[in-house]
Amino acid sequence: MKILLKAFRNGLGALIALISRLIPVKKVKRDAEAQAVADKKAQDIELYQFFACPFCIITRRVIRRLNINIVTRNAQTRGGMYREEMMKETGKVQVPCLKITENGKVTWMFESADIKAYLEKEFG
Ligand SMILES: N[C@@H](CCC(=O)N[C@@H](CS)C(=O)NCC(=O)O)C(=O)O
Repeated sequence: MKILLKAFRNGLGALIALISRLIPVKKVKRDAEAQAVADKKAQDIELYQFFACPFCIITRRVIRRLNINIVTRNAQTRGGMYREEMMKETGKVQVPCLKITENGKVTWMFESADIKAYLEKEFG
């Protein structure tokens, strides 16, 4: 029963993720120079996530709207390197989570509301 519920939840999440991808967002517009600066800054950020997690879907929409490329890392697969890394470095697996590397210093940021606020401050 538990396994069925989990499959249903994942299936529904995946469907919502796909629908969300199809719904356009109004992207932030920048001139080429500002876009290059944003692109460079975004290279320091990775999004640890599950494809079908609703909080991750919302976070990916924020990223699309802000018109930046942030690499996504699959933290769902058990035994996968990103899940293991997150567990080792933060003591838990919770997504979405940003890994921000600035001048060699790594910061892990949890909570979709905090992530949204941070991204909007940096790229809005
Ligand atoms: N309040 C958190 C909730 C995040 C959350 O519940 N994430 C779930 C996935 S939807 C999670 O990380 N679960 C851990 C797991 O399934 O191992 C947020 O807004 O980011």
